[in-house]
Amino acid sequence: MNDIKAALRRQSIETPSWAYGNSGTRFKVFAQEGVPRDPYEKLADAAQVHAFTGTAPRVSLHIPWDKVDDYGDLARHATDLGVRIGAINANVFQDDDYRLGSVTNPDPAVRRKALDHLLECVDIMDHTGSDTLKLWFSDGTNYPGQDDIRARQDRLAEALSAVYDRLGGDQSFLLEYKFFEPAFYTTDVPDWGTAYAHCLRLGPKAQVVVDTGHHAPGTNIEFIVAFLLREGKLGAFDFNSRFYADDDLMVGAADPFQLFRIMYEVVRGGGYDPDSGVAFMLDQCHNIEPKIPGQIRSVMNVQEATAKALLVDGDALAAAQAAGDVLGANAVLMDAYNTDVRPMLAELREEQGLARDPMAAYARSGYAEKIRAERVGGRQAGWGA
Ligand code: LRH
Ligand code: MN
Repeated sequence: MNDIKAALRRQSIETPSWAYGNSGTRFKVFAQEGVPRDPYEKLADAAQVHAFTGTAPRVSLHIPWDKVDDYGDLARHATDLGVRIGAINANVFQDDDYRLGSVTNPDPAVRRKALDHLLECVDIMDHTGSDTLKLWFSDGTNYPGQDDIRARQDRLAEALSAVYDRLGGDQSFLLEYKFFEPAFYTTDVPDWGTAYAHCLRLGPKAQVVVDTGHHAPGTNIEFIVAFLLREGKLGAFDFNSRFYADDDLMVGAADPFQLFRIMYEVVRGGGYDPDSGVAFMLDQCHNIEPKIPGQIRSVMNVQEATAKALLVDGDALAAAQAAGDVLGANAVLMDAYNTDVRPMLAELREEQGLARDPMAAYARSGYAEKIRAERVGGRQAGWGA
């Protein structure tokens, strides 16, 4: 048990700045009292998640949602709060010019504009000390014939190559795929294979990020994880969960068994090893629930799935698999999954000087009441869509 605790102690999950702002659907964005008005307040809220879980020391930024005058000052503010800036997310999906695409747009001037934004995000990495650029492109088409599928891939490859060449020594980028939305006919990076092929062609500083909400229903995500790990091309996760599409619900909420199966392949494939380089990030929206508790609960869900994955008796599993003992092998995994790891995690938190129950401790802290009282006026942060 101690080695599992030791492995859990080094778990590090990155929370997204945008999870602390208002978010919603095309139907409604429900504003919540106490929501941050700027990236400084978002970092303060993210630091609360780390303070109560001990497992969320990094915060992803999204540009321009987290645009500030002095990114160095923002990074110092993060350090003062006990966290640090993680991945920088580019945003080439909210500008009117990107109606027909950003880096894949038929218009070279629009492609140049999009590329300039991506390069600006690498500058921001330099200023914040971030070593990771995350690229998700909403680019695609809505009707057959609207544009040339192959030509768009050429344009995408050209832009990715320009960004790749701009990266500094220890910097890398993550290419994110998504099978649809906002485009409804073709998406230029629709699946892991397309992302993998582009990253393979570019080189070691280009890795694939698996957003658990970006697959067609019924997709075996843990197979993709096992494959990309085997290829050394799994760079990160955008964790969330969904019942239908890209619902961006709390990770592990909709399908905790899927999260366990994914984390089992991560552990089995070396993705949880200290030097694996795989980043575990959350990418969620708390449309109706309180945001900081939502992030705390999400971190705990990943901890629980990881603990269960670490509990799998690898030797017994390998023996059953080698013997063709189908039910035996399945039972080994189910034994781990059906183990209640919450008491062990509560004990681990206590050993780390944290409260056994982070949710209850946060509720007792009065922080929610404090920010509701303080954050009056100003413009609440959101997706700005
Ligand atoms: C796209 C996505 C991407 C982010 C955005 C907030 O659906 O998953 O990772 O840029 O959500
Ligand atoms: Mn994502």
